[in-house]
Amino acid sequence: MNRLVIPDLGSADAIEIIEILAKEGDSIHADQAILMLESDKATIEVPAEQAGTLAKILVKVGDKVSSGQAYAELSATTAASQQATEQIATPAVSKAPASASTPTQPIEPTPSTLVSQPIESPPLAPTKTKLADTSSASDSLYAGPAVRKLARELGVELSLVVGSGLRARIQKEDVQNFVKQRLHTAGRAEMALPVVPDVDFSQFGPIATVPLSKIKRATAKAMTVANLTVPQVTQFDQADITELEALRVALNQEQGVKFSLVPFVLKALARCLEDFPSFNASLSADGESLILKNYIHLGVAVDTPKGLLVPVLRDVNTKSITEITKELQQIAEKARTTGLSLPDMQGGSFSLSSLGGIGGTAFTPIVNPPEVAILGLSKARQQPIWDGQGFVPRLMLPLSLSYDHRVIDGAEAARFSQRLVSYLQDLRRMLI
Ligand code: CAO
Repeated sequence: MNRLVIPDLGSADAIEIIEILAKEGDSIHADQAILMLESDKATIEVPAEQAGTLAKILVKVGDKVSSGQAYAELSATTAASQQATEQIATPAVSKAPASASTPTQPIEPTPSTLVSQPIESPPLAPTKTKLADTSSASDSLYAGPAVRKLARELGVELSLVVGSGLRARIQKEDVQNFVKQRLHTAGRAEMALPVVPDVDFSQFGPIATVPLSKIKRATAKAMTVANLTVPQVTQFDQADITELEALRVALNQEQGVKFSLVPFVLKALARCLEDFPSFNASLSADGESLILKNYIHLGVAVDTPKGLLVPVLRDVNTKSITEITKELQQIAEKARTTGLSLPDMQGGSFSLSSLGGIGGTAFTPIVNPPEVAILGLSKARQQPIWDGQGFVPRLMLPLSLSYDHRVIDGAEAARFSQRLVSYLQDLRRMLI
């Protein structure tokens, strides 16, 4: 019975066995890797010096071995292992003498024996490791057995990993980083929006493709962000504006200014925002606090031929309804004709969207972040309202208050909405 011994490890001694690559009873051929050792600096395959059957393995994983130490007993060469030996051509490896009683020749750091050289050693030519991954692609990779073992354990296809070591040798960290990156990407992919399929509509009938205006494209982006990032709810209400409308009509007959309904609503809204500061606020970027604004700048959605624009009227709470009316007319005209400058559209703390001049009974406006709420107006209509004794015709204005539910609770929204209703129903209440 021959003994297999650890070859000359040079200056390194007492190196740990990290893997045993064969088991007792295996027929092995000469040069077959039997042990894998790993020191601080290198991973080393220990090949059998001769063919035979592994009768007994004398070491175990975790043991530290030194040059000349016997690690296995080999029984006589079987026909199969002899044949295998003949088929393996490894001219670069110095064959050790068959005798187990003396240490073998020093192992040259050839491609087939030293699969991961010490960092301070001169670089070797790229090697092909003997402990190969099962795939042929990873066979041709430059990676040590320990790295290959790790890759196998983690289910990593080594051919996909970019090596950061000398001559692109794949290191353990490369495999670990690859796994981290894949996990991260997988997490993001789950969060990502499903892609709307690109359909060729021409297969169903004639089509025309019209490019979207810059404004529409910007709106599309802003609305997508708003809808994806703000958990929003819409609170509906109605305000009896019969008296307000009578006042508006009277004022329009008396003065040179043409009052529409919107400036009255803006004024009442500004007063409500003073009453409910959390509606005139923004969430901090980290979502940990609320930034209350001591100014009331109201964005007003304006329908223009090129798309929706939202100019901002500043300090609405400090202005008269006449001032608001004039300002709104000017800025809406500017939006529809010469266009708005960036400052015209910046700094809003709350928005109003009025579709009352067009029609509809209700709609759900989308909060314009970082604002936390928006008010929508639909068309006021005469409705039969029960006054306690009978139905009377009243002009009812539909209100739609959308709000960011992270900041505003439903009860607060209902109170805000009711306060606005009370101001619109009786403007004198704003004086109190
Ligand atoms: N109910 C009944 N009548 C209403 C009303 C309402 N809620 N709101 C306005 N009106 C009346 C006005 O009082 C005016 O009547 P008169 O001509 O008899 O005086 C008429 O409708 C015209 O209103 P308007 O909408 O042209 O003007 P406005 O001052 O009321 O509104 C503005 C100004 C800029 C808000 C409006 O012109 C506009 O662009 N609205 C569209 C906003 C929009 O697109 N929102 C959607 C955003 S999301 O895509």
